[in-house]
Amino acid sequence: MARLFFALWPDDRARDALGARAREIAGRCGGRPVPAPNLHLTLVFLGEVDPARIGALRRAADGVAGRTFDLGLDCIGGFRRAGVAWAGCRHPPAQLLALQAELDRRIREGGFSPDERAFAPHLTLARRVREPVEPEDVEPVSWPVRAFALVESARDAGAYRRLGEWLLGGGTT
Ligand code: 2AM
Repeated sequence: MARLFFALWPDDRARDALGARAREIAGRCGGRPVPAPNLHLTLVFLGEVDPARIGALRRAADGVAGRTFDLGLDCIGGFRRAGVAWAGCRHPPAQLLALQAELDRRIREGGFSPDERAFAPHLTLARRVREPVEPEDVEPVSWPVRAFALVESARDAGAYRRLGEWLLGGGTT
């Protein structure tokens, strides 16, 4: 089985800024910073999928008609029970919500059963955080979202493997 999810990856500049923020918050709250190359914002989490079904998952993603948009992460917060600190947006852009909803819908139509929980857009900065992370507005870190990716989480290696990437329309990629 493959542990799969769809996500957005920050561009190089945003990744560096978020990496610095991850180290800062982990130091402050007693957690482990997510390594900068692993920083991402999950759109749809599938969990364990039979590799034979990855083709059907790709076809579901092929039909998504999103537009490029700027995503600015302008606040931090935490999920206390999960022990994570994250970067989020006070007002998630409509394009982000539309992209997530369409991807989720097509995946379900393809016969998959992704995570049922309501979409709470966040980019995890640190895990195993010991101190509660108070919600706070911060200097925004933004990047132009031009694509979304299908990713396999290789648990043993603690790394992610990108299986595919889909460009959004309307951009200059
Ligand atoms: P997290 O950062 O809040 O842990 C890979 O695990 C990605 O999928 C992470 O971004 C993780 O979010 C997200 N995810 C969403 N639902 C999940 C679940 N039920 N179990 C594990 N990861 C989940």
